[in-house]
Amino acid sequence: MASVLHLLLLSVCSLYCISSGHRHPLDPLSPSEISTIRSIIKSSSLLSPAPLGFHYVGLDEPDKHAVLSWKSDPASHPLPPRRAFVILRADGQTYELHIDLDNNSIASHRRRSGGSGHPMLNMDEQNAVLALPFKYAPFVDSVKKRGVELRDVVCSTLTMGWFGEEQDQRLVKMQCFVTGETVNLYMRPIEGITMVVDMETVEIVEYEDRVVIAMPTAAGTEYRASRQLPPYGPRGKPVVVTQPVGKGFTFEGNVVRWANWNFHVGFDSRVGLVITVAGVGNGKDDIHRSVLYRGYLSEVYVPYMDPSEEWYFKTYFDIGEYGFASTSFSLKAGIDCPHNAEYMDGYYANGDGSPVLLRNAICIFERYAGDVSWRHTETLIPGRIITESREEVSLVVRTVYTAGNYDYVLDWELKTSGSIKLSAGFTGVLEVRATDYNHVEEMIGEQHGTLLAPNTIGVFHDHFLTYHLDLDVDGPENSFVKANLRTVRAEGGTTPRKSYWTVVSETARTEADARIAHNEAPPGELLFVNPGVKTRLGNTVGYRLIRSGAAATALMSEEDYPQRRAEYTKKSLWVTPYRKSEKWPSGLYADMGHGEDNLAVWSMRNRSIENTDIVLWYTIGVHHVPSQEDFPLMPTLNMGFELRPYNFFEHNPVIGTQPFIKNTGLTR
Ligand SMILES: *[C@@H]1O[C@H](CO)[C@@H](O)[C@H](O)[C@H]1NC(C)=O
Ligand SMILES: *[C@@H]1O[C@H](CO)[C@@H](O)[C@H](O)[C@H]1NC(C)=O
Ligand SMILES: [Cu+2]
Repeated sequence: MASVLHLLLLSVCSLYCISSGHRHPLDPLSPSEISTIRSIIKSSSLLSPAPLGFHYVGLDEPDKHAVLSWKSDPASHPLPPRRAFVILRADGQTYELHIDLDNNSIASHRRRSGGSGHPMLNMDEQNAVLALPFKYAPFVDSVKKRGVELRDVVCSTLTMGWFGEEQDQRLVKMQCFVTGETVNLYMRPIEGITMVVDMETVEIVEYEDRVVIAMPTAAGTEYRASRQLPPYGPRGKPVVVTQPVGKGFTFEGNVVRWANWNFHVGFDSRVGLVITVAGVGNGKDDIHRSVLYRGYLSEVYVPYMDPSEEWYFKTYFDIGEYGFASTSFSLKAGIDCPHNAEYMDGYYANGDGSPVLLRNAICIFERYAGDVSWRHTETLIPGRIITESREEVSLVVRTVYTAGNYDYVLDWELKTSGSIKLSAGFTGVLEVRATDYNHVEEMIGEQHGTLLAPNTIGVFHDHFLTYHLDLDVDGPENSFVKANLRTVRAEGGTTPRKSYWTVVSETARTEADARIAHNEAPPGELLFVNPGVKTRLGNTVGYRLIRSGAAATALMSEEDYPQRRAEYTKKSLWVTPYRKSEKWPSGLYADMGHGEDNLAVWSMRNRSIENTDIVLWYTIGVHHVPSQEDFPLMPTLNMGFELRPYNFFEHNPVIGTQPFIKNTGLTR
């Protein structure tokens, strides 16, 4: 064990190694810390000798005020206590432990009692059940009946949601696919079978082969370059980004500094990339003002719209049920990220509690896509035409997350203007249903999807991505303001105009005031302000949320079980007071949960959110009606939103920027 760990440590010290001089209270757990946690727990008599399954091992973040005091003056404040939070399964029970990493002891442990739901599945237990169908005679018969070779079959574990059952077994469903001639197995589902697996006893507890449906052929499903035949698809000429005078960002441990920004990069096994203590300055002095204490993609909810026996339960909470880390993979240098990118590794604990290296989990790069940061041409001055413009170079932090069939390219883009743009690229393979239909004209009755290829229906579904954004605009005490635009009738005959619009601002006092659905959002600005900080002119400093056009509000009925579990998707925007425990909008135990611990439930307490530490939860989404272009794999669809300074700076912070053409000797 020791030698394995040693190798791990040796191989990864490019950027991510936390050298002792650079420790930060929000650093993710290092591989040696994960190993220590495992051995503390294994050697304790509290839980052993029962076999232990690790379902979450992560940093138990120090109290925010302790982090902020440390950050304001690291020399005179000790690092806050270093602790980990662990969720284990043993003897069919769930345990929550806090581990003190300063003295390697178990600070607290408790057996969970009451409450619905189960911890995230871990990869090892999922792998363990994948072999079950192949030894299960009824399944082998079903495969034979369909004329498929057993050796071409692969299976996957699907979380089964909750539909009002009163039981607390930890179950998953399984679905199998046919590969062999193609690697695009998701296009060849073995339809008509229901298979339920007990994760504790590791056995198939329910099996039904209800109906045999035509198997879609492998034709046209391949996406590998090596399997494509000329003439190849459309393509321009190669573009390579080079940085003739080097990169503009630096690392100090996990703290990244770039232009006028600095922030800390973390990695969590449930949510993946975590950006914390992000601050920005005007670039002229060394003053960094806080913008965001912590931000991450907190849940991905994907319900499918086919109510049939084999499909109704497909209502995934990808992050809360499977976790981010165990379903993300190394980024491909030069393709997933441009040539000028740097990479960071991530670590998580496997089902046995041992550290797993996720090499190149995160990439960071300066993006120049030929865009303009600002420009103006002035023609009114006699005899002169003045054109000034600046290149837009931004910093991108990217992760890619593969939730089984689907891939999400998740970007944080920081701009020198102070903006933060969050975007998600939706790509990967659809979940399709095998069907007997070969032509749209054969399809009768109500439809649950689009015919994408012979015998292949791309089922309607949604993607809801919910971001947790603990904004600290110039400090923690913030308010949420709706600056609504109102039409005013011009009265009194002093103007030929009959109307104009003006801004009427309203500060949200409690959580109820802040909830906004996409379809009920009034025109105007949604602002996060610090009422205690004004510009020299007296405007209140803030950041505004620029909403995405392609937003979606949940369409399922409120009493439907999946919708109760994802109640928070009924609104696109929630603002809650900061609570350390409110991290995951689908609840700590999302798998099979009943929805009693979710963002909507927390918010129903209607707490005060005025001039206090507040958190924005923002959901972007798509109602995905598949089209033939999504077959055999969909081109990336991009969605996002922007957090943009609003009276935060005294003036345009990038006005003094020199063009690169001038100071690098670059020519056209
Ligand atoms: C470890 O440290 C914590 C506080 O830092 C303390 O409360 C706890 O008692 C210590 N445990 C042991 C076993 O020394
Ligand atoms: C929330 O609290 C405010 C202030 O106490 C109150 O006016 C409002 O009616 C409450 N709203 C809900 C939905 O409970
Ligand atoms: Cu989709």
